[in-house]
This record gives sequence, C-alpha cells and structure tokens, in this order.
Amino acid sequence: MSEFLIQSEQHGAVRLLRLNRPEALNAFTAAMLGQLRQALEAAAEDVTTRCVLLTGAGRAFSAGQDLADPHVAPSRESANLNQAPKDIGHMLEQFYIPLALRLRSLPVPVVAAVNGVAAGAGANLALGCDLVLAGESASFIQAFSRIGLVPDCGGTWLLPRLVGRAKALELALLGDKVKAAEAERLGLISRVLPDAELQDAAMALAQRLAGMPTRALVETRRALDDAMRLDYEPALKREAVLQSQLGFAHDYLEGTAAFLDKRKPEFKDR
Ligand code: LHQ
Repeated sequence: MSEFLIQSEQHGAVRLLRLNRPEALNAFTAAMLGQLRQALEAAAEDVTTRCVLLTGAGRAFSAGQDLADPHVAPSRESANLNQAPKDIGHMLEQFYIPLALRLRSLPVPVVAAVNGVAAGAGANLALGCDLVLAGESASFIQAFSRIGLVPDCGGTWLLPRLVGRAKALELALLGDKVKAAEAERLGLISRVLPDAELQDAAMALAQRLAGMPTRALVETRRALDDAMRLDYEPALKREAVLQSQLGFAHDYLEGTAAFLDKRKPEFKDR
C-alpha cells in the first residue's frame, strides 16, 4: 500500500495534489483524509503557492468515503450480536467538516480536474472547489441515497446553489450518474474537456490563476458565498468595504499602474 495517499507536486506557483489510491478509485480512508488535510495546510502556509490543483490518480477522481474503512463500516454481525452501530457523524466531524472548511477558505484559488467518476463525498469535495473542470468521460454521482444517507461534505449547501432546488433534489434523491457534459449544462461544473487534454488544460488554468491577484480572487470567492445569504443593499455595502481594503493593497496599485504603462502586471498580494 502506498504511503503517499496524496501526491504533492510543485509546478511553479501551482501546488498539484493528486488523490492516490487508484486501486480503490481513490475512495477516502481516514488516513487519506488526514493526508489531504495536511497537504492543504502545507499549500496554505507556503507563500510561493498561488493556486492549488486537485485531481485523481488512475481512472477515477474519487469514489467518496471508503465504505470498507473500519471507521465507518458497519459490523455485519452487529444486528445479531447487539452491537451499537458506528456513529458516522463522528467521521464527518473529525475529518470531512474540517477538510471542507479548509478547502473553501484556502488563501489561494482551487481548481479541480475531475478525471473520472466522482461519487459521494468525492463529488462534493470537487464541487466545493472554485473552478471545476472535467474530462468528457468523468461523471458525478450523489451516491448517498443509494446507501440510506443524505448528501454530506457540503452537498446540501452546494447543490441548490449550483443548480437550483429542483435539479438539486433530482440529483440527491435519485443518486443517478450525471455525465460531465450534462454536469456542465446544468451549471454544476465550469467546463468539460477531451480526456486527453484535461490535465494540461487544468494546469494551464491553474497557472493563469496563479498569475492573477490572489487576494482579490479569494475575497471574490468569499463575497459570492456570503452574498447568497445577504440582501441587495448589504451585499452592495460589503463590496464597498472589500474595495476599500483591496484599493490600498499592492495588487490594485500594480494593476492600475501596469494598465496605464501598457505592461504586464506583477501581482504579489496573497
Ligand atoms: C470502493 C468504493 C468505495 C470502497 C469503489 N468504498 N471501495 C461519509 C462519512 C461516513 C460514511 C459514509 O459516507 C460518507 C460520505 C460518502 O462518500 S457516502 C458515498 C460513498 N460512495 C459510494 O457509495 C460509491 C460506491 N461506489 C460505486 O458506486 C462505484 O464503485 C462507482 C460508481 C464509484 C464506480 O463504479 P465502477 O466504475 O463500476 O467500479 P467498481 O464498482 O468496480 O469499483 C472498483 C473497485 O473500487 C472495486 O473494488 P474491487 O476490489 O472489486 O476491484 C470497488 O469495491 C472499489 N470501490 N468505490 N466507496
């Protein structure tokens, strides 16, 4: 078994994180979730990293929680032996919630390159990224209802925001496989690419984001999320507060100066 359940590679200012348990379609074990959290933390702390790119090794992005992992797998004999079933809510509290929060609050943009099936928590982890690209053979499955659970890892929050209540309920209740092209049409993801082009295109997009004003991008993510629960006027005022802050920062001064000088800007805020 590989020690490195998450592979980490630095490509200039882009930190590539690859889910690496291909023999089980990158299904998450507790150890793997711990390594992913550490890898995100390391990327956040490294000031030279200006974008994170998340993808999967092998033919899948991730099949979600490893249902055989002892942390969650119900004992087959539990009914007969009168054993208490495991509280899988603890698994969410301990691993998935901190992970989902970290991903959504990373101080750099996050791109997901969905290279194959993304099911359950694997799907929602991808959908929680800032830009989601998928290969044409990729698919998304809200697999939870198939095993008697509700969408987790942010699914109940993300799905209606991405596709509206009607489609969110269809995806979540039926748990059917949604192919990449349909996911793009629904607004669940940003773009579909030919499989052979996915990794290069995702890296090029991540490099492009890494050259942009990171702090403004991250504030944009936060402002859009917050605006979902704000009225119009508070949202307008929030924009003004953010512009005040960003307007004193290096990147705004550099961006405007570069425009006026007709040169390429060099952004560095993070
Ligand atoms: C797997 C898995 C898997 C273990 C494929 N586990 N081995 C949070 C907290 C606590 C509890 C529960 O849940 C959660 C959140 C969640 O993520 S719930 C949702 C969990 N995921 C699923 O229910 C998806 C289960 N997998 C599938 O439906 C299929 O495997 C998909 C549609 C992902 C892929 O189908 P195929 O391409 O036909 O591949 P396969 O089924 O043949 O799988 C290949 C291997 O991977 C196979 O092992 P084997 O030894 O027979 O080669 C599978 O057993 C294994 N695998 N998913 N989640």
